[in-house]
Amino acid sequence: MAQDPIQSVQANLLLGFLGVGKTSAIRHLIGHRPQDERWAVLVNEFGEIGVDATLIGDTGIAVKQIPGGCMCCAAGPVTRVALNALLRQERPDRLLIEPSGLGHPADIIRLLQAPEYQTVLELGAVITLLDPRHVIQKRYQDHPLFNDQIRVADHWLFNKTDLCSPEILDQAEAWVRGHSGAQAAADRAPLPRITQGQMPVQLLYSPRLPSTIESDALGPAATRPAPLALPTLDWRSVPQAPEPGHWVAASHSADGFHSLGWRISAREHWQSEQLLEALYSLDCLRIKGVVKSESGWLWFNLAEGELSAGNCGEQTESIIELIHDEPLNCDRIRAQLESCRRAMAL
Ligand SMILES: Nc1nc2c(ncn2[C@@H]2O[C@H](COP(=O)(O)OP(=O)(O)OP(=O)(O)O)[C@@H](O)[C@H]2O)c(=O)[nH]1
Ligand SMILES: [Mg+2]
Repeated sequence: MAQDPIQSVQANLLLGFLGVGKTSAIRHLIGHRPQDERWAVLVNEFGEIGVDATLIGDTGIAVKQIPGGCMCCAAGPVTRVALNALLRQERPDRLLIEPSGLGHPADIIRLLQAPEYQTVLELGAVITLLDPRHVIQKRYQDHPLFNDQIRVADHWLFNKTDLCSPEILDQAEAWVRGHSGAQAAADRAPLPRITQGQMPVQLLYSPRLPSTIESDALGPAATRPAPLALPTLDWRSVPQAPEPGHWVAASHSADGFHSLGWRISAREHWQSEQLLEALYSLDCLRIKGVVKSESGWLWFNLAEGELSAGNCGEQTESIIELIHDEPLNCDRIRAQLESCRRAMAL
């Protein structure tokens, strides 16, 4: 029997630079969603392997991930496939989309507002999480992607405020309010200051503000290649589990950033303390993953020199993914990580 067409799925974009707390926010929102609503999540990652879907997977919400660069360009060919499959399989009431922290937000919004999605998706509030420590640094203030994430948003929240002094928070607030794309903030109370992405779920239900809908607010589209339309690929090119000792490596470079990741057999076991120390010493902008350790499955997440880790549920394979603003030496890093493995008893 033919199903009713999918219509008016409420969609929200959750933007923010690498490691600001987008996935933490999604986990929080899922935990506070209205129980009568069916939600689904689309996560786009700069890294080729992708870890966030694993980190959200235990919430029971359907998640699809698009690894390998920005969902509107580098990963463009798979985005529509993944999005259409998610909509068809889940028929959600609400779709949360986490673009890569290095994504191009204006083009992503264009993609979601393309004619083919006009009756299918209803884009609601676009929310940008900001790390106040980034906001006050010139290298972020001058970064086009960082600026775009502020420019297209309807709401701005400061996350990681536990790591900021009151002075940093005040400086960050002043800069965002003075930012040309955030005039709406000037009329409001201070921007929300949160930790661990604990934002009010009600924000998702606020509409996209009319001033931000106008296409000229999204800036010119001509500077990047148009999104591709080749919706016939699977987004996992190597579906089989990796064999012990044979790490499946994948790397990606764009916009001055580089990712390097591996899929590794679950039969390789790790000494968690040594591994976390080795990862920490790599001094990369962003590191995350899940590995089989001597005491069960371990997730880890490193951003801005801050490491979090803990046990998680059973996984099918280990994943390690690094992102940095300098090229990453695959062989050297692999050798460093391999020295943290337990002797393989296969
Ligand atoms: N101290 C502190 N750590 C936080 C806070 N929010 C998130 N984190 C930690 O920051 C790290 C990155 O958080 P994620 O939620 O994965 O960030 P993200 O924006 O999804 O990262 P990408 O998808 O890689 O861009 C994790 O280790 C989190 O536990 C916070 O408010 N305070
Ligand atoms: Mg994330």
